[in-house]
Amino acid sequence: MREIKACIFDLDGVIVDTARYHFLAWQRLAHELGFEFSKQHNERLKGVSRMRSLEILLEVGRVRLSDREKLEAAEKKNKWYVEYIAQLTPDEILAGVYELLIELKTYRIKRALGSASKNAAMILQRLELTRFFDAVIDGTKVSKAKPDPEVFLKASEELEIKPENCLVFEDALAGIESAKNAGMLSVGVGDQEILQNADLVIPGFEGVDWKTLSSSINQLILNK
Ligand code: B16
Ligand code: MG
Repeated sequence: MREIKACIFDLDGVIVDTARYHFLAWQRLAHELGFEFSKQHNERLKGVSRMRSLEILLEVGRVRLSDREKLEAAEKKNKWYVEYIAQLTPDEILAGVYELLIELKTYRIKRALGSASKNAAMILQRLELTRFFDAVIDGTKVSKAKPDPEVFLKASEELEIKPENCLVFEDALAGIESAKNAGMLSVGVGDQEILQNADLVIPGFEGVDWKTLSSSINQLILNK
């Protein structure tokens, strides 16, 4: 029977809410360029790469920049973002995540990170979570953005666990698609209505234990 031997975690929105720091930095850039950028606009940037995020932001402000100016703007935003996340502490790990990571380790289920962020290694370090991950695949290691399966396939390769034995935790629609494209099962973390393509949806990790979660997954496998 298909068995889950590894879990792959997205970062922003699954392990930590860095979206609010991305928002502060993007908003600062928008103000410099002379327009407003709202929290609602920021929703469109979740799970999206840095350069694609910039393009969406410029679309919102109806601002045109040359390629060189775009690179400078993205660099500036990232400098501010890095200043914010340098202040992260383990207190900001989302509820229930730490406990689940410990449990997975006890059950010898491998753990990988699969994130679009180029700052993932630093974030894990600030959260003191680096030691929990057997592989870290982030924006510095992939060239194709989610929904392309590259990020999760690379994680499965590095872990030496077949895609069919991997389970992905994701908060973004594109991430769920990416898991599907990789041939992996997925758990959506967040809103059931938005993440309806996931194999299973949980509102968050609070109170989630591996025994219960894996038996729901096994049930899904049996019914497939
Ligand atoms: P960086 P995830 C994503 O993280 C964020 O959700 C997205 O808003 C951000 O633009 C992207 O990482 C790139 O981040 O600018 O730090 O390289 O959800 O894939 O963990
Ligand atoms: Mg995310």
